[in-house]
Amino acid sequence: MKLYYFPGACPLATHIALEWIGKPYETERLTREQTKEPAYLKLNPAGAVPTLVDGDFVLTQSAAILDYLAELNPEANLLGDTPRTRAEARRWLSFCNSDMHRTFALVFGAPYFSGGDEAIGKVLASKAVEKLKGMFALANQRLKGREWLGEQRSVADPYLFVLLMWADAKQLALPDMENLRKFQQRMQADPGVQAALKAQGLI
Ligand SMILES: N[C@@H](CCC(=O)N[C@@H](CS)C(=O)NCC(=O)O)C(=O)O
Repeated sequence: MKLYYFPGACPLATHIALEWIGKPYETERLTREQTKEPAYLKLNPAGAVPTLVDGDFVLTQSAAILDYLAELNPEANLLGDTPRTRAEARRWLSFCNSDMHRTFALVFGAPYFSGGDEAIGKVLASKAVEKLKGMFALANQRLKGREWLGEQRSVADPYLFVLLMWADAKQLALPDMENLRKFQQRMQADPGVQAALKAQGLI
């Protein structure tokens, strides 16, 4: 089992899940440029990370990878054992991977999406930040009185952790989001999270 990644990007969620599962795995660190090279494009034609290679099975897309790993390792209990708990985990994974991640792409990629027009880029990024703050508020509300996004710890939680790292990197002000900050601290103290951060050179 091998995970292709670049540091601090969305594959960190999978990296944490692999640590939580606790079985042997390998990683290969890439540069953004390497993800556009023919050898890698054969694995992931989108030229993006993550890619997971499990024997002859090559899987892309974080949500599918996280779901696959959870299904493959039921003893790690990273989805839940009833249709409802699994649906909750997948609901929040979708929220993080689709709604939130895509909106972050507008912040990180504002120069690209605005065609290099600085003024348009600024409006685009600030609108995306506004939208993100609303989505972080929803996650904060969800975490009121609970430790995890789903009914139990799941593959959605490492994704939210990565998004919070991006929020901090982009200095997104998230005032009065105590539940989110407590969640972030709990995750930061987790040995699996620490191991993945360390392996990626982030701590
Ligand atoms: N929907 C994809 C998105 C993957 C994605 O956007 N990955 C980013 C890193 S977080 C990437 O590799 N971008 C390539 C690039 O920026 O050139 C997934 O969930 O795996």
